Amino acid sequence: MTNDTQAPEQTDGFHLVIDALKLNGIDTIFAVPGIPITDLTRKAQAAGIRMISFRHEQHAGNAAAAAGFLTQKPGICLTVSAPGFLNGLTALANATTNCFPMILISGSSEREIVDLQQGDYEEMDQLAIAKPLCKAAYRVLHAEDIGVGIARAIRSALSGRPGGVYLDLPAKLFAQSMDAEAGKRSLIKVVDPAPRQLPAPDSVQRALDLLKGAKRPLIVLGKGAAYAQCDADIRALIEKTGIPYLPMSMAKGLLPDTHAQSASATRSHVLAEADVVMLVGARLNWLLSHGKGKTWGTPASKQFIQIDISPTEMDSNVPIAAPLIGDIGSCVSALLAGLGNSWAKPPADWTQGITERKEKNQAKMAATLALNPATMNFHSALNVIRNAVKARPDAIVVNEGANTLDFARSIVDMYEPRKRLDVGTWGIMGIGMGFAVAAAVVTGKPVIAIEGDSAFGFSGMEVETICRYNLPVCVIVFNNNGIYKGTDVNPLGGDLAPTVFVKNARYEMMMQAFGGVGVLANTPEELAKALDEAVKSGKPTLINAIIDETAGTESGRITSLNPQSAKKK
Ligand code: ADP
Ligand code: TPW
Ligand code: MG
Repeated sequence: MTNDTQAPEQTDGFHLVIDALKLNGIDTIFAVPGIPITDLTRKAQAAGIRMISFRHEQHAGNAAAAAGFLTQKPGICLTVSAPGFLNGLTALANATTNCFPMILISGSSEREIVDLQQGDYEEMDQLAIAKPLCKAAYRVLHAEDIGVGIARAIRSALSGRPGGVYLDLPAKLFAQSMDAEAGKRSLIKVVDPAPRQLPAPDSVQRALDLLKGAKRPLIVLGKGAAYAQCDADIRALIEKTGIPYLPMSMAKGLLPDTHAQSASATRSHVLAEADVVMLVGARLNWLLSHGKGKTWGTPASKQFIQIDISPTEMDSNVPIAAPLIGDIGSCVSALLAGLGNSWAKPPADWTQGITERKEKNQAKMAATLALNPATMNFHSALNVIRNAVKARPDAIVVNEGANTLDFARSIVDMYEPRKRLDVGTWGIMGIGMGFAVAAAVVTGKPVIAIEGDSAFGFSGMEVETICRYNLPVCVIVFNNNGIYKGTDVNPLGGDLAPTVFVKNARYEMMMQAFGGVGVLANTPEELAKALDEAVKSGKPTLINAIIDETAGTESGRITSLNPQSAKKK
């Protein structure tokens, strides 16, 4: 009932934050509650936002980052002040490094006390600490500025090169009240948060000319190309030009890995021999040997075309002959339009040579995968997962570890875009359960997390989260008793070697502890059965796959990055 004497309706900081997020289509928040944001998590849930509550902020943050990558909406992670904020910060920095849009919203202590360093509860100058680790960082002090703060955070996360944004909300802000009508008017619905950026016509022509003149062209697809969600155009560009392509790990599935033009099975050959390489949303960082050195064959033997939204990425490692600056969707469609109807496919000696090498390598791999050694190894276990993903190409694969990562990346074929989430640009351990939760929550599809036993340990407690929300996640722990191998020995006796864990650990019991399904698998048959049941039932499952502890190599495929001691004993 209303009457003339009633005071105007009020709103407050809590509600304005929730209303601003909802107005911008945010439907999920990944969080760990506590002072000062406990009520925010409750009120957000009551307002219909899906609240996914974690056991540690790093995993909530990783979930937000993965959600951002999968949906092109910034994933939201919500934490308490100082320690909670710091726990979330690794995920924010990792999201920024990976170019995934996310917003870390942290409650913080009283400005007056923090700035005079008078020792407040969880005192920390969070804004200053976050700044160098993300794209942008903002603090809101007044309820009437919440709309602007959230709009700026969303735009910063999504526009240009996507990345992580920090939003600092001091405790006092939540309780501030204001007139509800004025509050409503203060909110901003962000229009066109990731505006298309059309490439300049002359840069498109330059790229086409270079590509046309190539004798041995190659296209490299990176996770920027997967993020861009212009899958049909990317496929059309590759098929119409007939150029062989290499997907970086998270671009696998943009075209099915079984595609005739995929050069993955002869990666070192094409990188060394290509004369013109077109990078599509992939940086020439360590993952591509910085575009130079032995991997890339004869020095100065290639010219690069690079499609990227970030102009300053150009020439970061080697000269880029044809920079194509714009969003990948616009750049690829401009290239397609410029191909015309008489585009000549690359010379047959280049493409046939690739096909021959590829078939030889694939036959070798098939022979290795067919072996069934007495103790399960990476190959015989991954062959099972390879078949499972072939049968369920809509399943999302999460992958981390060293050998477990490197072998899975090459053995498990992907068939659909954005179905593979992994350690990314940093090669970071700990993304596993956070990424798996996000993938299940935002897509509803089955998730298969292929986890080294060390890698799993970084986020293992989140199996409780997986059980609590009853998510269709099947975690497969590749249990080789340690980091890389389980065979190191301490030459002095006593403690175990630093890379070795408790032998024959029963990881499956962790899932059972929370009501999920836990299975010990010693053979490919046992693994196949458990995985099939998990995918069919959608029940939270952990399969403890026992892997030959001698089978791995130091650091997987990046042994060469280990510094070597000059002193011989
Ligand atoms: P990978 O590790 O798969 O090689 P990187 O993370 O190194 O991929 O590269 C991704 C690149 O994609 C980044 O340089 C980023 O600026 C770019 N990028 C991300 N989204 C877009 C987009 N929509 N349009 C253009 N470039 C993009
Ligand atoms: C945050 C260093 C790279 S790979 C790895 C570590 C600890 C684990 C490898 O063992 P795992 O795999 O998972 O059992 P496998 O199959 O070879 O036995 N801390 C962080 N990130 C990284 N990358 C490390 C440490 C590392
Ligand atoms: Mg291991």
